Amino acid sequence: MKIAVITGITGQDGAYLAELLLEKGYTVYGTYRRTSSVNFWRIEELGIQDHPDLHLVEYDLTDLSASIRLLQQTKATEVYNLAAQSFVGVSFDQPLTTAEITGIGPVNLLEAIRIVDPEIRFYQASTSEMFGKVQAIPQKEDTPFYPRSPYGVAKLYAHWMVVNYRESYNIFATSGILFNHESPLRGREFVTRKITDSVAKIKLGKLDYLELGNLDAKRDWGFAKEYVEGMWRMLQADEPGTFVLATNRTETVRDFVTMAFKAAGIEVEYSGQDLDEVGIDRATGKVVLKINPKFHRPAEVDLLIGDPASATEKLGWKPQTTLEELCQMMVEADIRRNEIGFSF
Ligand code: NDP
Ligand code: GDR
Repeated sequence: MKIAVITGITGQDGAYLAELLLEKGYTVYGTYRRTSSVNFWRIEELGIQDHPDLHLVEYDLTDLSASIRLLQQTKATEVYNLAAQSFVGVSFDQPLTTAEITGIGPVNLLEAIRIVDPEIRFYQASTSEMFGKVQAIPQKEDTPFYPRSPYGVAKLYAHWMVVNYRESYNIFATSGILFNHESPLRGREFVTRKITDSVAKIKLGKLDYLELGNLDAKRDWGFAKEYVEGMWRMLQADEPGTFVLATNRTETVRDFVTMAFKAAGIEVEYSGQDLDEVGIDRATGKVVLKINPKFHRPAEVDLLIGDPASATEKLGWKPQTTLEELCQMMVEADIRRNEIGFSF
């Protein structure tokens, strides 16, 4: 019987991965944090919150004893560590919290595996942010790292601990270096969802304009639902390792803005430069995008584009959804939610 622990089930990837593993017949223990108002909207939107094989467990990644108990009580055979302080922007304001959760947190689970059952297979959610100031184009498994944020540095520490536990203790510990992946379940603080939600509000007359920071950053954006399938494949492989999941296409934030407005039937043109740049609705002449310096970061990752060839060859994984399809799906979902006044 396959028993999976997913840390961070209240997040985007946790929800999609839980859905996938339940479909595959797993018993799933999904962890959530004790907060004043817990938010299960994603698993509710997927319709899995009452699934008989889904068990929700209160847990904090920074607690070693809780990590040990989690593995003892669930008898997990696979652990997917998706929990993290995952917002790059916030990591500049909260570098130590980010280090504790995102950097040291995964080591609690690795230690718990050593103590409870070294046969447990472990997936760590590593990130393209570790490439940061990129040393090669496109980035792949052997590209040198150069993180540009406290988040990237914390994830890099965790990544190397995964490699170290694999080599030191022969644990099946795998690191998935995933490039940005988005969906209608993406948090609204991340740029794509912020854009699609704002575009929906502008379309419905609930918002005048969208405010963003750096429009020139380039990202390799894929569809989250396909990426969680890649995580599962990594733990079914014969050997643990490090795998890049990406689409091998990169676009600017500005391109995504244009695409999202287009998906809502609005054509945008740009004028001005840097902080003075604005986006204008061609049909009405109204300003629908402004730059706000508060969304700029102290250090930026300018360009990410990943090469998933190794995952394709060794895991049979390939991205399917185009960025246009993904953007359309997100805009349509946000228009629907805004029409009915959905509250998150
Ligand atoms: P989200 O921010 O949507 O979800 C993060 C999850 O971690 C939430 O469930 C959150 O709980 C939980 N969490 C935060 N702190 C703790 C803690 N101390 N103890 C236990 N749980 C905690 O992230 P995504 O789903 O987008 O990403 C999943 C993982 O993949 C993250 O580790 C992220 O860094 C990484 N990643 C994501 C990429 C992406 O493009 N989405 C790309 C590469 C890596 P709560 O709801 O209570 O905040
Ligand atoms: P990122 O995602 O930092 O790549 O991390 P995010 O969507 O936050 O930013 C992408 C790019 O857009 C620029 N940007 C803005 N970003 C946000 N959030 N808000 C804005 O208003 C805005 N304006 C411009 C950013 O500067 C950046 O260049 C995500 C997270 O999911 C990480 O957890 C994950 O590891 C990486 O993707 C891969």
